[in-house]
Amino acid sequence: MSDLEFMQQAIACAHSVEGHTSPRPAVGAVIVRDNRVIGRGATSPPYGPHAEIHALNEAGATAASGADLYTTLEPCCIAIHTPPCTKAIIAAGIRRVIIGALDPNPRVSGRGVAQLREAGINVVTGIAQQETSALIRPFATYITQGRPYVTAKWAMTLDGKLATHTGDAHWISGPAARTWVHQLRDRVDAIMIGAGTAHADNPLLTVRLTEAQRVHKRTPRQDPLRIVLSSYGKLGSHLHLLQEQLAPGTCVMVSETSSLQQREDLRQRGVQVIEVPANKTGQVDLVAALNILAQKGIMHLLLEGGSNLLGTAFGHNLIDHVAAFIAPKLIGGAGSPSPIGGSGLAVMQHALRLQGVSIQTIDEDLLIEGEIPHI
Ligand code: AOF
Ligand code: ZN
Repeated sequence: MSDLEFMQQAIACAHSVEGHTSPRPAVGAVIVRDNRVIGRGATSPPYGPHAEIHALNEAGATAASGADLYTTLEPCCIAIHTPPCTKAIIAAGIRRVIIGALDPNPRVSGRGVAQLREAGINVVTGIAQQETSALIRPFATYITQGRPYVTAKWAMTLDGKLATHTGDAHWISGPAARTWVHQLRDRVDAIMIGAGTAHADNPLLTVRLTEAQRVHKRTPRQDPLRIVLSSYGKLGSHLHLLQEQLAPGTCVMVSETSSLQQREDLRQRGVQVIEVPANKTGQVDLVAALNILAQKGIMHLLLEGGSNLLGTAFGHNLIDHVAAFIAPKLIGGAGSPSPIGGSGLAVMQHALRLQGVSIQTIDEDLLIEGEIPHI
């Protein structure tokens, strides 16, 4: 098998824990001896051992000596919560280290590779660069910008509408597309919607998948944190998200200008209330809200609408990844909402162009995904 094929196996290990390691990156590693995988590992939830250590342990000291290590991320050379992986790799007598992406953490970046080379280990970098970099995108944004990586997801009709003029949106995309969204939810740390969407759709925002549809079989875990952004905290008590037994631990982010009584009422219902600095109009400052979430260890945030929230995120250039479904349906209506509100751009030349675009069909729906570069 080639380096690329063994790296694919390390990537599969990383995928098995994606979204379950925050605020750490999801890393996968395999140890290879005589062209055979003898150890596998993936990053533990905070703060257990790193991927490389699990792989070394599985291989065992005797077999690991003189073997090759494939890892999706440059091994760490600093002791934050666990001893540095470089030290363990050198001590184990690994002969060759094959790395996907370099660590975006400025405390590690390049130093891990340098330490291994200084110890006489043959180090190869940049294998499966695209896939291994994609795996650490949330961590890269988190560690370099101090905010969560933001995925904006929506489903719209072929004529670009999120709902009819009466607000009905059940359903735009088909069942297979909706299952895909639940799998996406299973890979993120938190899901945020605006108060308008909370009232219009009355969603649960839970991950509803059968065992067979679940990617993450290793760590059955709690659902991602559900967040409603509601500047004034005025939310109907009928909302499913506010029912402790249906959606436990929902968080409502309110502006610091909201009434104390309103916040107290929410807290009485078991809701977690977070006060966020206000912008000039007294509403929640979304940049400040994201910084607060990063401090809570939220590395990947999924925005599920609606138009106002996505318009604000777009206006502040906070969207990193787009996952847009287009359903072959027409509903029309000048007043029917479209995915991104706000004031929008004036000239086409300034349009944000997605990069690394992937287009696929999921049953009858089209899914377009891509990254938004921040230059
Ligand atoms: C690795 N293997 O599996 C991961 C790495 O002590 P921590 O977990 O908070 O992380 C320290 C740094 O190690 C973290 O900032 C990141 O750069 C890197 N993560 N490194 O060798 C792993 N998850
Ligand atoms: Zn490490």
